[in-house]
Amino acid sequence: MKIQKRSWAEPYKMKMVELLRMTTKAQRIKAIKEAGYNTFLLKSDDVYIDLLTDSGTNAMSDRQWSAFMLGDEAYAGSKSFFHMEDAIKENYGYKYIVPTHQGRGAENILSKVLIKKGDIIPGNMYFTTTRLHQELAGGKFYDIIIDEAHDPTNEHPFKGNVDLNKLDVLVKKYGAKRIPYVSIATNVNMAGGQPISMDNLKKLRAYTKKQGIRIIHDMTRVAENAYFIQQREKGYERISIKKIVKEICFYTDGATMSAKKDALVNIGGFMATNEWDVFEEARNLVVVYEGLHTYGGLAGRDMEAIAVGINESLDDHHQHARVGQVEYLGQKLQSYGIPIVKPIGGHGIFVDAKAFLPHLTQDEFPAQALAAEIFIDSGVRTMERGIVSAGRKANGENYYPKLELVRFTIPRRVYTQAHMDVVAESAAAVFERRENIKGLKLIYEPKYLRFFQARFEKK
Ligand code: PLI
Repeated sequence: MKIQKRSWAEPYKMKMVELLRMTTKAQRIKAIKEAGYNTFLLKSDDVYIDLLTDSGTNAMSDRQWSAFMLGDEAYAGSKSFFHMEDAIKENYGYKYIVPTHQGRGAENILSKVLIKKGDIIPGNMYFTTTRLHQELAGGKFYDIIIDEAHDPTNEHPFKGNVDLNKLDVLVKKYGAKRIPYVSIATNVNMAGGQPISMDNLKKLRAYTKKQGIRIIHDMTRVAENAYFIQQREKGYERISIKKIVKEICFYTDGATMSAKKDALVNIGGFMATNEWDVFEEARNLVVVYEGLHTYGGLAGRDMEAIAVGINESLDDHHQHARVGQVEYLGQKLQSYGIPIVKPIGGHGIFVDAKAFLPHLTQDEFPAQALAAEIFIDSGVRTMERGIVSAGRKANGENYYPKLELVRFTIPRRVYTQAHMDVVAESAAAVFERRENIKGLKLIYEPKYLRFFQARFEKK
């Protein structure tokens, strides 16, 4: 028989496994009720396959674990910091580095250094913690992503692109002086893990240079973005992910990073800048909020693991397998007719809850309700990314995001394709009985980032 296709497989094998607890449907119904129908409030012991997030849920390699043992736990001047700093400078090219315990620690410091009250922050779609820190520092976020990004069915290959006309309107209205930076995420999380193209980034660089506006790069998933550039953008087919990542960073002036995603660790982050003044201020603030400027809330062992993880994340074979697994799940879900955000993104599958449950209004929290139903069906934990995550405006009104999604986020190097089969079949079983799924009522709402701790009841 002629071989039709050659499969890919993970560029690693397993040396240790973590055992999972299986539960009954009755146990899961009780657990989700006790959790107020919020998958963030479940105990992980009640979860079978955990697709809540790809953040800090990575499996570290044998090399990372051995580097972990070499961690220098000195309070000041730890050599592990210099290893991490070298890996960041070499691979991303930024000049000055401030370590933080995770991404939002970096966002806090950067926002405090760069944003003044009344400033405008344009960005390619919001992220929850990023926007909140911008607002807490006195800024106002404006979405300047292309319109296609808000349409789950649109197959634009670079839905993370900036609409330069939208940016120009803001610059003309408020003046460049009120815009300390443009906030650019690579592989835009809330759009479904969608990339920005190099071409768009270059054009943005040319425009912002003329206006004297910085670009600050949320580089949490930059390597996944680079993979898509390699796959989809003309001229990059033969360029390594490592080189593409460096080029992306080159067009930006500074960055915040949650190392818990791309960099294959369980905790860590940093802020980076090419400006001495910004660095000086940030290095001073980090001692107030995170820890000394050579550890920023991290143990020496964490910084060693990040240094190794950054290098592993830039390997072409790793990214092929990582995004390949996401694609595998996405194709399975589509084969059952389940509506998902297209094209398939980098870190998870985003199910379109509005299309899945068209009988529910957005005020009945369709994505929140759907995530709860999937958990009840199989113990698979997913996450709401819709009206609950979007939160409220400064005047107290709800944001009504166009995208009402359930995110099936895939941790890196953790689950097998058999797990993906189980997940897809569970979603399909819920899809079959979708007409009977009821909405939810919000009964408790915390002030900040409500999606983490809000509680619901069935309607
Ligand atoms: O969770 P942190 O504080 O390490 O990072 C915050 C953060 C910043 N930017 C982006 C694009 C993120 O995705 C992000 C965190 N994301 C989480 C926790 C997630 O589940 O997607």
